[in-house]
Amino acid sequence: MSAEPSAVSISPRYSREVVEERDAHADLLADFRAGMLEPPRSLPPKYFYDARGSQLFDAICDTPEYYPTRLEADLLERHAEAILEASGARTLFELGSGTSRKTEYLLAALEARVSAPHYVANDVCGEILDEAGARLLQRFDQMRVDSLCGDYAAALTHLADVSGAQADGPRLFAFLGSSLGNFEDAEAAALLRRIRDTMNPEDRLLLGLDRVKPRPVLEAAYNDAAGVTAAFNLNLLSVLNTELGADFDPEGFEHRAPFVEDLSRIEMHLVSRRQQTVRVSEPEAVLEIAEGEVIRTEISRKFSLEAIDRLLTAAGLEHAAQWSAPEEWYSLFLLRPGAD
Ligand code: AVJ
Repeated sequence: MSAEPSAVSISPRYSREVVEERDAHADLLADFRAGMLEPPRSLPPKYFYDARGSQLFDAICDTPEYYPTRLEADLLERHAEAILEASGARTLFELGSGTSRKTEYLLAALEARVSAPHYVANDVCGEILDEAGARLLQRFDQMRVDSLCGDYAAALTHLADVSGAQADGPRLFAFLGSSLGNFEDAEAAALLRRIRDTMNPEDRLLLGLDRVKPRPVLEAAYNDAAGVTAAFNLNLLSVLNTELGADFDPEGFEHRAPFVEDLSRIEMHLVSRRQQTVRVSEPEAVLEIAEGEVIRTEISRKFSLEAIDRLLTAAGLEHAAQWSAPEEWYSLFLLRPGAD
């Protein structure tokens, strides 16, 4: 990394704050201990997103097979004005904003409505936040951009602490890309409940969710022919090697991503090609991994309307409006906090 101040760090319209409650490294240690020492092994997907992982995810979005980004971008492009109109928002707060590329449709509509638009972005990757910030400041010359670097929980805590409704409201919360699909039911409901508890009565949540569709379409999206998703999945092993002083051999694992119909989700797997021994320095451990053994690195749920409504009820959120792609392959839901 260069010592030069970046374009964004010298703009009075930009800030970046690290909001992690515990440091990310301590989180990884705890999750590694909980999930990786014994089979069945698994890790939460948030560790995919170091700088290289974030770039690879961006490249996944450009593969012809990965339809969710295009369907969502198309919905946002067509309906951004209606979404902003329905929400009445003056501020946009986005969880897991990544490159904020699709978000530009919402930001353009926001800028057209208010004189001092405010965008609060959140991601676990600081580099991607700064890059997006620089691009957005250029395009939107009245916009203020604040980046919160940390996981969803940390960003929501920060938001609850600092931002008064008076200054910022009404706010549009955005949780796009079907990132909610990374969570099992109980966790997903808890996260939505957490978002709802951070919202004021006049705030709205825009939730983008991928829907159930034919298996070949789903499986192709997570097994692209160019191998970008495989590289993204395998990059997790490099993250572990760097962060934990481990000696995972990426060549020793194969990417697989089956659609598990019973659970209505894609599972991302790293399958061991052989019996192998992996040494880890922190936490000090020796893993004996059998041939064919699976490390589950991500779940990506595909939602039915029933599953969505169950989650929303559990979280205390109500429908305000909805926009869907043809054949309901992808949906945007505008939600309001329900009375308790
Ligand atoms: C960003 C979590 C929504 O689950 O589709 C893409 C990540 N993983 N290809 C998804 C992902 C493999 C993506 N989310």
